[in-house]
Amino acid sequence: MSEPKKESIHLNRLGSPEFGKNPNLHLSKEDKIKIYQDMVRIRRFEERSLQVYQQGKIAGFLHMYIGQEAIALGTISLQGPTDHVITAYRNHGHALAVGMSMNECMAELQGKYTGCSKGKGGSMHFFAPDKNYWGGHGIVGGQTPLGAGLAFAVKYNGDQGCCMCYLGDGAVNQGAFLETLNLVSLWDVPVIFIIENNHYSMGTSQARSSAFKDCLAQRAEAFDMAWDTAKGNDVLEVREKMWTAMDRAYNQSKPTMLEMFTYRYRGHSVADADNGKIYRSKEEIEDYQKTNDPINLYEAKLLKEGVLTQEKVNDIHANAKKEANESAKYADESPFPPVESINQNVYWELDNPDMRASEGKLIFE
Ligand SMILES: Cc1ncc(C[n+]2csc(CCOP(=O)(O)OP(=O)(O)O)c2C)c(N)n1
Ligand SMILES: [Mg+2]
Repeated sequence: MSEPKKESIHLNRLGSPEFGKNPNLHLSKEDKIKIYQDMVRIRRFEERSLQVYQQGKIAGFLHMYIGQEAIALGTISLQGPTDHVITAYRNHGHALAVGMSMNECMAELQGKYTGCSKGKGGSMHFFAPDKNYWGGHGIVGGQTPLGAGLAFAVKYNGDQGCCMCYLGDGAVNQGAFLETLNLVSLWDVPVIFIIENNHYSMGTSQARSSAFKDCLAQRAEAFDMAWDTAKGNDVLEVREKMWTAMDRAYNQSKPTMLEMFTYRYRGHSVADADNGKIYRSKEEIEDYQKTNDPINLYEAKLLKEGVLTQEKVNDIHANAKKEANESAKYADESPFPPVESINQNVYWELDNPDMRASEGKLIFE
């Protein structure tokens, strides 16, 4: 495992924000463009990976983040050197936002040795310990106690920071999450739970799966925890709400639950190709895209402000597309993991036998 490169993580925090003030006050023109560009890069990467899947080069699952880009960018563009990020299986957007390259991500999708998890993780398990990015988890809600643990470590080590822990609207009903809420409130753990409410868990709508009063985040009240909601398609609003929660984590070591309303344009995974026929209508998807698209909304704002020109917009899209195409080529040309590496990078104790503390077999013959 590589040592964290703290300076590179720090670069994620844009606009040198001060606590108690709007974090968007001092975003430079370059910062604003970087946020836009990274949202576009996520979308282009996802579109390209879908094509790669359709070419039969990706085995297993592939969960698209298209439509939710403003949440990853709005939160992670505030990540400082002592902040950690952990999420579920819909994890490509967060990975690119923390600064992972398209190459290592695309190669991982194809199970290649040059992938971020050396080809053993696939779509659901992107990791970058050097960027404090801890995955990529396939068990719904499983990342929430882990996120609490990462935040507890920040506090235990005497650092000021937080863990940005993302989950879906379906994951809020997992028992592990509810147990976690109790402990983080009881022990003042600086974790921020970001519910990416895209209104569906697989093919089940939120209305059919969750009991709540006004919104899901309000459940935090039962644990005496602060909460708020945000328009998850407005990257600047996401930053504002996130910064307030980070202030609470940094300066009071208190947890927060943030619910961000968003929408996923594609099926739950590529296996759910029936998009707009069974559990939601084509019109519902198209209406949202037309009026609520996070990239279009931010683009319109930046065009109006004169930060972007149409020419620059076109360039950004073309470059992102080129980068995604090149990553697909890089993945194609990369080797699969060699047989001798089968047990490597699976258990830390196996790779570091001198430090091993546990007993028994780690790998069955
Ligand atoms: C413990 C567990 N139960 C069920 C599943 C199957 N499963 C995978 S994703 C999912 C839906 C989760 O929806 P949500 O939390 O809203 O996240 P989204 O996919 O919308 O991002 C389910 C039920 C699982 N992976 N883990
Ligand atoms: Mg959902």
